[in-house]
Amino acid sequence: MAPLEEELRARLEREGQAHLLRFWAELAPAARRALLDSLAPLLGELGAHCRRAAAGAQERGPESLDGRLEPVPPEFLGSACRSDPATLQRWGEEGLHQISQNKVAVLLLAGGQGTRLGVPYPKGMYDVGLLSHKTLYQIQAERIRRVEQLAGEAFGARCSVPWYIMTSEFTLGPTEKFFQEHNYFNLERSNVVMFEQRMLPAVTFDGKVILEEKGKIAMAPDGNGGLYRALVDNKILEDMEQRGVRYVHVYCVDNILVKMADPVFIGFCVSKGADCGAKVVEKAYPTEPVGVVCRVDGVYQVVEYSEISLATAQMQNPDGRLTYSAGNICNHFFTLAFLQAVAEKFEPQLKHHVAVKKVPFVDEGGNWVKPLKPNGIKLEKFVFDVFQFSKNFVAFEVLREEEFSPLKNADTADKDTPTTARRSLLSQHYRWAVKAGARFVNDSGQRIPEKQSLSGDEEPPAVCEISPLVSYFGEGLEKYLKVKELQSPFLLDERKAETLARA
Ligand code: UD2
Repeated sequence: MAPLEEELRARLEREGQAHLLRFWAELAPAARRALLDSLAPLLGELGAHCRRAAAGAQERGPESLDGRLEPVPPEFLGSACRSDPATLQRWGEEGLHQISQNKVAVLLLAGGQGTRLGVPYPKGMYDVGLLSHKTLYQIQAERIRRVEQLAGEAFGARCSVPWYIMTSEFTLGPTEKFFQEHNYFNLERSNVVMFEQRMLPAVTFDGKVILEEKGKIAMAPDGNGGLYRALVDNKILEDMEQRGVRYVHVYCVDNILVKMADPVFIGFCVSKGADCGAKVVEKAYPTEPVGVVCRVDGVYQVVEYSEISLATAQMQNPDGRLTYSAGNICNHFFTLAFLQAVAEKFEPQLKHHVAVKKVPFVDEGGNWVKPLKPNGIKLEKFVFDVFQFSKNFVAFEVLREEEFSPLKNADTADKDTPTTARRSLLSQHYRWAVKAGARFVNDSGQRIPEKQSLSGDEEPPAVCEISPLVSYFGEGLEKYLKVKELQSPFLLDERKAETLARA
């Protein structure tokens, strides 16, 4: 054995991980090289990582936080649903102004494996079956283009919203290829910046790194809170600084209704002088399994449903609304200065969350095993765990049917599926069209009666899809749709919009 390998073996033995070289003799030179390369960056922290994972798995369920909890105080909670139109307009203008000054960037968290959806490619490449067959990535790209245009028109400036995309070893290659094949959806190539988060080894309950193949360690991305290390690793904050970015809207890939760089949210956060903010939706019912944004011992945090008692979850305000109702939707606002402080100072304090998973492995005899019950631990950091470091945190409540419909599961589930995501978007576009004065007819020319109030869970009576290049939040549709009879299914894309505007 070469000295380098001997040293490695001794080191792994000291860390209780000598089994990682169990099949060394059988490995071809290239496989040996690959194993060494994957071990090298881990060695410094491997022992601590394994001990932490094993200890995390031993912990009993979370302790109840009842009694230490407070809701977000009303003065730090804005609302898109309960504010008057003039205030909303003021925030919207402030946001567009910041965008027009090139001070706003969006940052997509797209390093997750999307295991629940069960497709072998990144979730952003998913087509939920819209008339246009646009993927989530394309919808997002087009919303960026439209918001750039709106800000440019409002303030007479050419501007851009850079799109930072955090990927992982699983998603970087296919995402890059997809963007290249689609010509970056006509965005300026230099304004799309992809970078990669780190990976961490999966560990058994007794603290041994899992071998997925004879020469390959089972690795998983380090959680969406891996963002903060990835920003440093890839010098992203420097890139933002050079571009003059001051505010960053961070969001997750799977929400088909996400408003990229939402001017109202940005404007609200900026007007409040916030360094950190979260968009929330009202929890639908006390036991809904979503994290709630609130304060624990005076600091902001997202609290899981499992961390509070049923009585606390059911508590109501005098107006009948749930006291702890601010459901997290993974839509965050950060100033660049706040991100810099997290990156430089606070990141090591972020806690590790333990996820217990079924991790395929090779057994001692070298046989590949697909476990039937959980056998491994993955440690993850969460993006929202930085709220505690905020000096001026705000939350902004938005309407679920307008802003939140995530794609998590395959269509075999009844919630958060391709069907529910498609329905939410088409319901929204139907509402916009009807509000703008459209009337729908079926293929025999018969009028389809309008439904005035339509929730995101209901199938709209007529199918209408509106390109984000035409309208970002329902604006400007009257000139195309007012008193027009449209045959369902109807797709309003840029070309159709031009024809209708002339008609
Ligand atoms: C996330 C939120 C949850 C709620 C929900 C709404 C976190 C930790 N949880 O839950 O509070 O708001 O979304 O939909 O934010 N990702 C990475 N790297 C990783 C892991 C995940 O980039 O290592 C991305 C992933 O691609 C996705 C986002 O983070 O865009 C959220 O990840 P998830 O779908 O695993 O989180 P989920 O649904 O459990």
